[in-house]
Amino acid sequence: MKKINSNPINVWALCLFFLFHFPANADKGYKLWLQYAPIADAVQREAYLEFFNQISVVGNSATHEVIRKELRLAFSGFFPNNAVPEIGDLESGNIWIGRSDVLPASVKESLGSRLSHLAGDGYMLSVYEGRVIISSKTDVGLLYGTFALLKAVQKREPLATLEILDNPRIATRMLNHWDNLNRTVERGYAGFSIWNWHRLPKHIDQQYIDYARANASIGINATSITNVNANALVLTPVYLEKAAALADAFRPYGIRIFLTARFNAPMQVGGLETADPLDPAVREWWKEKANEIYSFIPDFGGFLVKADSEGQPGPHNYGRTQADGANALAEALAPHGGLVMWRAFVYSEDTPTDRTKQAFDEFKPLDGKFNDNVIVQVKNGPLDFQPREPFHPLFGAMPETPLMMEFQITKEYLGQDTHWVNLASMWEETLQADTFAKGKGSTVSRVLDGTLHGYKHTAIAGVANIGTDRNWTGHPMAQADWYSFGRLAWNPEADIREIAEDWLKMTFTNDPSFVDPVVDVMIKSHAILVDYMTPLGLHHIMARSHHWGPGPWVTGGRRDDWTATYYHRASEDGIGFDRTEAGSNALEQYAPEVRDQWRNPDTISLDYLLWFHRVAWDKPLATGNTLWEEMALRYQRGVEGARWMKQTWLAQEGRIDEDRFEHVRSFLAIQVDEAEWWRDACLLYFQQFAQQPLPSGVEAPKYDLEYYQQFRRFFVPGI
Ligand code: BDP
Repeated sequence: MKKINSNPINVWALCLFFLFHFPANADKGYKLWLQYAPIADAVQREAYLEFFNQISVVGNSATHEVIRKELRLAFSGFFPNNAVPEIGDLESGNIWIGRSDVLPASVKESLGSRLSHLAGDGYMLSVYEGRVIISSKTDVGLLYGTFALLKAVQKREPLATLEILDNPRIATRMLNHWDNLNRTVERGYAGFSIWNWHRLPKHIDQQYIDYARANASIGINATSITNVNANALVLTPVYLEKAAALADAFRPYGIRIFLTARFNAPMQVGGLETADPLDPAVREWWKEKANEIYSFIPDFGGFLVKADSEGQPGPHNYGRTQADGANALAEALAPHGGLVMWRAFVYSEDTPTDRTKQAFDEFKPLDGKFNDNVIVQVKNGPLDFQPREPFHPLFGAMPETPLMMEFQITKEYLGQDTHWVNLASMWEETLQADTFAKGKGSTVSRVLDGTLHGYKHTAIAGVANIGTDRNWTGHPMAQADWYSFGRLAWNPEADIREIAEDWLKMTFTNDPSFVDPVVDVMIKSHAILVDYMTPLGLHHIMARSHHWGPGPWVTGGRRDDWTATYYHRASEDGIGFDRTEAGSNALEQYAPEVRDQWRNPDTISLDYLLWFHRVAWDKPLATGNTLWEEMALRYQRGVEGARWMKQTWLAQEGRIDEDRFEHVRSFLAIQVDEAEWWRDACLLYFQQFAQQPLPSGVEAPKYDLEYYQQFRRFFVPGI
């Protein structure tokens, strides 16, 4: 064993190292994209100081106070050697922040009609007589505008020419936490839940405030804090008091709280004999419950509900429809202005049809039957957050019922915490997909922002990827997914390359020799992951239960629709799920123009081939390869892509802090290993049916199939 060196000089050196090096670097992970790094260039610093030395924030709400706080924090980060100036509320600031109804007349006049374009919590940044004016109709809009200003400084953009008018396109932009009251997080890979229920309501952890700051900085304005697999206890006074404390902490940041409602709560915590949504006593119970909740949380957002799915109780238990169920809760919330977000992720092993068809079959006939404070929350694809899915056929199919999107930010099926994959690319694919509901250009993003069908409510949710890990998200690069979600929620048509660039600059450095290659990695990472996990439209071929790693052999057990063989159906004749007329006809759920794109196995994009078609192994594809060759080459291409990501990252050494550089480096080593594992395991398994050798260029697997099938890991997180 090595002797511990007790030389005092070394001990001091070590202490100094930890004091000045380690904590600062470790903090960088915690600070997310709000680093406010010192402005090193003297000329630039002086130029910014001109503005920052005189700031006015006009108004006295709690939100105004958090704006002042944020500006002070940013100031001390940008200008560490300057004393933070007093923030005035006079009319003299070189940065002037105030609502549009208190703007001085001269400024109002000069901004003219532009002011009238402000909507909702939108904001504008404008330069008038050398002063930056930040204005909005609402206090929260001012906070958003302040973050936009700080972003510009973080990106070292000149303030003198700043002109921004930015309105949110979707009204409710929310995180869904799948957090349990015991602090485990379902499908969470970044530690435990950040909600410390035991210490609430008295202790408000600084992390709650930093959570709210981070969310407000990207426009997130709602959060559902408990798991959709719900525990009814959260609706009892003991927990409501705790939830209220969180709501109080978040309110100045414009964030409203939602709770998940267990459908049989009237029985579980209300002592009723039934939870039948048409039973008057049950309806009365929900009304009283809503009144009680609003007495704790006056601006409570509403309920998020998972019903009749994966063992959760729901209206089916009483022979009622999803609309009956949702409306009972909606009726109770309506007098308070609350919303019900009713999930469309409803399917059952007892329903004999293709699982991907079930939500449409159930919800489409109910279009127009929901109360007008119900929004139906639909996952991006018809199955379940796979690395790639076609868009959910409900989008475009329910003109009379507001639909909202549910994306999964946590990476249940995409390598969990250790794989770097920029989810914005995947989301963009869905958001830009054309439903053809009202002819060409009827994109999913237009369904969501309400412009396609004139929805009364618009909303979008992302299943959170954060936990108690020091850097919030486990993988340092997974912070980008939280960030990108917020940006796309604000504007689903935003440019994802620009989002990635902004995030990198704010989180790491403006150095283009770092930003340019790393943006490239981010943008390509999703295609790479799909290649090494589920190329050609393969889906649900991951290991059972924890969903980590490959499991194309998973078969049998309690539910067929939870196996891999149900979905890939590989045999010597071929592979793939026939969802055309000759098969399950899931294709029929899409508009005719979409069907035409996907109906023909010769012309469908290869990305969706095996999702919709069953294909012979030796079928020649447009690429000139047979199906088997193409599959093998794509798996190989994915592995090479992961290696390229790693090489590109290694070249970044020295351009950012060592702590985060090392963290990403070690995770990329895992990612490359696991990409090879996916390739080898899947190709060996499918080769049994294809009965052909690997094409040239595809590396030989490291082990035999049995090795991969026997491979077990215990206590994989997130279950
Ligand atoms: C699946 C997850 C499961 C969730 C479910 C849901 O495996 O943990 O409860 O989705 O969205 O992806 O309700």
